[in-house]
Order: sequence, then structure tokens, then C-alpha cells
Amino acid sequence: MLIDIVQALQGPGRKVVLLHGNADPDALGSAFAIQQAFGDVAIAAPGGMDRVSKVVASKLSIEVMETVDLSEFDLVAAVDSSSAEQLGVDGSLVTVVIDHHAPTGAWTGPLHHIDESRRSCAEIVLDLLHEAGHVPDRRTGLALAAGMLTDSGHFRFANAALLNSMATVLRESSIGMDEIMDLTEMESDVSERVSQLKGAQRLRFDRVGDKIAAVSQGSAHESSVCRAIILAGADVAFVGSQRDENFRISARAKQDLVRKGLHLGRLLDAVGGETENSGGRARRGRRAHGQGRRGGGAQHVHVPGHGLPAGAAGRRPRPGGREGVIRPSRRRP
Ligand SMILES: [Mn+2]
Repeated sequence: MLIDIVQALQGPGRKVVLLHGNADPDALGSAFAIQQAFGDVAIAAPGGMDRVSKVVASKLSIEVMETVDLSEFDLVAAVDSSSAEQLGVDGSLVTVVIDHHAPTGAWTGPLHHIDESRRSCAEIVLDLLHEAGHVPDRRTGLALAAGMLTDSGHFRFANAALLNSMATVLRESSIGMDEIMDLTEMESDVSERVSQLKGAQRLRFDRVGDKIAAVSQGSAHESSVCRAIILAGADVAFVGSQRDENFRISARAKQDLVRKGLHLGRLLDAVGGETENSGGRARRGRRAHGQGRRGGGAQHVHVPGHGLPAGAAGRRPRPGGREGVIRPSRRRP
């Protein structure tokens, strides 16, 4: 119950709200609103923040700690995270959880509030603020609205509840839609655009009936290269990259192919199998659900070099990423 969380947050002592690794504006906005409503609340992102969040934090002057000693706090809360793994901390120390992802079974405490029907965590936090009798001020409203906007894919995946919450926050905080857009929109950085253009230079494609399949290679920003190729007109794109001993493949498909049953995760597993790596489904990251729909089913897979010990190769999947790691099969003696 949200009222129980309100009471816990209103209690005495120092509190900290943790953000998941590579924290997005939904996590940041949720934490900031809790800080503004309840006071003596620190915000920590031990796993860093994504580019948009960094800009939002700087524009709204939100202070976020990069490291945190949880023993200094009387209450530890987590937002927008479906497991302690994504926070990079000992989950037993987290007493308050507010999340909107599919429950993983990791959070079962009395103050763990998970509402899968919500598109963003920020909406739930807005309800929490109301429960506490708090009306969000401008900065708080902007931070929450930024979370709702980005988590709904700029409303593409919004539902009635999200639009209601957005309307409420606009009204209560007296902010305009254009301000939220300005806050969250930014040009991709130059290195990302260079990667996209290099990907375009190396692009090859095949027409299959009325569909276009494209392949390319690169060394950085594979997923954004995939996105650029899809935007350029391909229906499905694969971008490979060699990183040390690892060969990594990112793939993305248009939504209509995904709806027709194209399962990139399974496809990439098969690639792993053919390259003598044990398969295993591409891990469904915490945002696999939302972003899969949003971007059209992006998937990544790492194919580590042969002969490496299991688990030695392959970048650790980013919390919040949509990556799969194919580990080398354990060879039987
Ligand atoms: Mn979220």
C-alpha cells in the first residue's frame, strides 16, 4: 500500500533512494520527487546514469551521488528497478521499492509496491506524493513528466493512466508540454553519429519479397547503428562488432515483423549455437518489455571467442540493457 510507504518515508532518519544502473529519466524523476516530497533524502546512482538523465539532472540541479555507503542511512529505497542486481547493492538492505516492471520475485517485502500496469514509475510516485498530500512544484513536475514521457516512448506506448498522470502533473506544476520536450530531447553526440555514418558506409542489404534485410559492422554504438539503418528503410538490421576476443551482434527489427513472429533473441541464440557457443535465451533485461515494443524488438548478443572459460568472455549485461550473453559451451573432457 502506498500509504505505508508514505509513513515509512515520513519517519525520522536519513534516507536514500537508489537508481538502477545506467539510470533513465524515469528512475531519476521518481527519486527526485521522493526527495522533494519527503526531505532528508539522498539520491544515489552507483551504476551511473544515461545521457538524457545526466542532462535532466544538470538542467534541474538534481544532486546525485555516484557512490553510496548504505550503512549511513536508516532507510534504503529503490525506484524503477526489478531486482537488487540492477542496483548493484545487497537487496536485503532495500526496504522500500517502487517499480512498474514485471515482478521478478526479488521484491516481496511489505513496503514493496510493484504495479505492472503502469507505463512509468513516475506515475506511481505521483500517486505517492498525492497520498502524502504533496503537490509537485515546477522542478518536481518536470522531473516526473520527463520520466513519463521517455518511458512511454514519447507517448507511443502510453495508456490512459499515463496520459491522466501527465495531465495532472502539467496542471499541478503549471508546466507546458514543450518544456518537457526541451528537457529530454537532445542531439545524439558526435561519436554516435560517426558510428551511424560508418555503419551506413559498410551497409549491405538484400530485398526479400517486400522486406529489406540489412547487415553492417562497426565498433561502437551498435544499437544506435541498427536504429539508424531501420530509420533509413530496412525492416531488419544486424550490426556486428569485434571487441577484443568477443564478437557482438546487435539486431533490430520493425515492429510488424516482430508481431508476425520474428524473434531476434531466438535467432541470435541460433547464431551462438552455430558458432560453438552454448545458446540460452538472450536475457530479458528489465527494459526488454518496454523497449522491445518501442524500438521494434532490439536484441543483442555477445559471441565470445572460442576456448575461453565459461563466463570469462562477454561483457556483463548492462542492467537495463537488452543484451544477451552467449557463453562458450563447457567442453566436456
Ligand atoms: Mn521506468
